[in-house]
Amino acid sequence: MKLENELKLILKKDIKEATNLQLYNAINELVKKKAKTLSRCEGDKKLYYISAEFLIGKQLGKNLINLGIYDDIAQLLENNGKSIADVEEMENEPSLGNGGLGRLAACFLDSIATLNLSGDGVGLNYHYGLFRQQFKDNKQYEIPDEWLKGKNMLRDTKVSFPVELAGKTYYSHMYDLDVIGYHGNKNTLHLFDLDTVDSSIITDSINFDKTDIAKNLTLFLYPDDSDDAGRKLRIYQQYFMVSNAAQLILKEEKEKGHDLKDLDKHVAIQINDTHPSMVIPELIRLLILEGIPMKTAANIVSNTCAYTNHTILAEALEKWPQDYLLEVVPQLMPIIEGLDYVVNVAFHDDKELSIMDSENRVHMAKMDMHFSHSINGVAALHTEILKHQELKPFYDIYSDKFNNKTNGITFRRWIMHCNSELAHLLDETIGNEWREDESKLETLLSHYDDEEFLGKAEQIKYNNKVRFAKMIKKTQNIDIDPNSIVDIQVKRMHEYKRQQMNALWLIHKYLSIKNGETPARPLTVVFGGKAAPAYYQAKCVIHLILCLQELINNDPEVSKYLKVVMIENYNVSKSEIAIPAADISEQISLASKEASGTGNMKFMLNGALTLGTLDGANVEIKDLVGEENIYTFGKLSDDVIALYNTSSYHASEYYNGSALIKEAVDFITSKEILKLGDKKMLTDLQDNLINKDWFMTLLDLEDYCRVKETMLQDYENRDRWKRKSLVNIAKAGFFSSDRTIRDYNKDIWHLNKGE
Ligand code: 26Q
Repeated sequence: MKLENELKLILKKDIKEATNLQLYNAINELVKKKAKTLSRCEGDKKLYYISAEFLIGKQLGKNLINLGIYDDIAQLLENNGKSIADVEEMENEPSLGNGGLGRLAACFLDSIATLNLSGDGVGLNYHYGLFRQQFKDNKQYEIPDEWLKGKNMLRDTKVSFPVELAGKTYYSHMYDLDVIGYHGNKNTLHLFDLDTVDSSIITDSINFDKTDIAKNLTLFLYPDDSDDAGRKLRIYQQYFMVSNAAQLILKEEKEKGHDLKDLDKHVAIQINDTHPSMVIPELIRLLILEGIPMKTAANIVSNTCAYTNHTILAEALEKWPQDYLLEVVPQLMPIIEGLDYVVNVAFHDDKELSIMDSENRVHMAKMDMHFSHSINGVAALHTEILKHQELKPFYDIYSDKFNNKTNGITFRRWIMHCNSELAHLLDETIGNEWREDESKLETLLSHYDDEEFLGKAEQIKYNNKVRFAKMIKKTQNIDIDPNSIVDIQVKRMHEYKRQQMNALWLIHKYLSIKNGETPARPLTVVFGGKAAPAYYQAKCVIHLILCLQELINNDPEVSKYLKVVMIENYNVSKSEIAIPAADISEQISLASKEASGTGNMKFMLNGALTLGTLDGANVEIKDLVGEENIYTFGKLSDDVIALYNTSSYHASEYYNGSALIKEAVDFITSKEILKLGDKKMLTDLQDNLINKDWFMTLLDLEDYCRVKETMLQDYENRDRWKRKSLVNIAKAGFFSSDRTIRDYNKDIWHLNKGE
């Protein structure tokens, strides 16, 4: 049947007559209908990707692309005076993740299905995803985000498992979401929930009664990014997730008639950071209940599980007090103690290797490393740091387990959907094979001097700036000039990511314009990102940026040349509009601290040039595009690590030693800023920069200003810039998550025999 007729049949009215919401619901039904006809991905082995976060973003557009009908539907709507973008906007955004780790899990599901690998995701069905961020008085406020209201795409499976929490049995409820591969088959994302969850316990903003487990278990996603909240509820959530995962896996294995002793031959489990680590003792416990001896069970589970590390920040490495575990999951403690005993016997009580420390805390990552067969970092530099610094004692005993899997992004969302104009220009220029085979992007290099391509790509960048400017005007009523250079830093707010360094540069720029040094072309400086509600320093940085936004945009002398936008409630949908509009991609973390970064890859693929430190995957970007097509600055990771080891960084020396630094830092509490902001927050931020500065902002500030200035000047050589942009796009193929997943499968999962 023709698409138009299929759609009308569901709509029961003319497309012209339908509202955007009716169209959204109808097209969604169409997607579900088509998904039903797809086969499941099959293989010799099945992967379960367990993760506390799946930051999947809106689904409709992505599903239409993967079904191969996006352009047809868009055309059909246009013919009827409707717009696909408006229809897509009707969907509630599922913000079931904080940032990089959750978004990575979503890209991976897309690639696993696209590569026709059998692999499901397992996670939690949070009723409220990450909070909605609102700005008032130049500060962040947190509003609950009830993404599940209205129609959603979840399928009620009626599958339920008993889970024991603090000695009481709760019954879970499994909801499924289709994961449709690009021109391919399908897998499933299983999200577990509890029927008794009740939002009436929310008292104010995102606060609620933390003790009422039946009502709060899956109510909220933890809004922490790397700051250990240390809350029991987090253990409740994690155990609920992994117990369901383990029971689902064993149920499916039994249904297939497999012997549980062969679990590792039929199942691969990927543990996404330590949040799902309790799946190891839980599976061992369940296998023991099936009559398998502890030692055998531990071996089977080790051969099944693989662990990914996403951070070296010490505060993000989960350590749970034994008392908490004894209270919440008493059934697991004997297993964990047994595992710790095995480790202590094998390694002669070497405390560095023990799972339990002297303060009776359980180190989840250590349990993972002993009882899984693979340990991977997420970018080449990150894995080297794990091997030789952070996890060195484990590398010494388990060198074979360590491997690197540089992160990737799905090209379906991060170019085909968010920048369809560029995607079509690529089709026109190099053919469309790159859509299935990312390595083909490199053939774009032969168009290095193709003025027609370069001109069209420049026009598309301009169009994307217009689209971005419209969104900002509509949502925040700020005017930005699409002819300006667009410089963007969007990511979670964290001191190690150094948004404060960018803000100090902004002060420097503001003051030099005030001083009569006017730039050749207007510049738009964009920030976006949420701070964990309890992360005071990050909130102070947001406050400074919002004060600067108010000061600069309202200064008629300066705003001709410089505009500042802090995007409110930055999320996946907004990133899809911001990233294609960028000329400059800010990736300025303190070297050694950003495990990989994935935003850096998205910007590159969309033709922005990176301004970055040699950290995370920036190092690999540089190796791919070459020195002349990236702007790097700052101290190298080895130097930074040495500074930490010798405690020899003193911010005050940099503050006192540089007029530029002093002027910028002093301005934080200038009368201009104090008029707009909160004295305590601004003073605290300034004090912290001068007297603590744990993430060494001032160390790299001068070099950052220098290289950024060069970059702005280089932008004026349009011919060269456009070619640099071309090289970035052409070399981005390596960062396709399809490549990453092929590597996981080849080295860790082996889902199909002979592969
Ligand atoms: C821990 C304890 C208690 C509550 C919350 C947490 C918690 C929650 C989220 C700890 C960490 C996270 C998220 C980490 C994260 O997103 N890491 C990022 O992972 C990306 C994908 O590998 C990398 O690209 C980034 O470099 C890394 O920062």
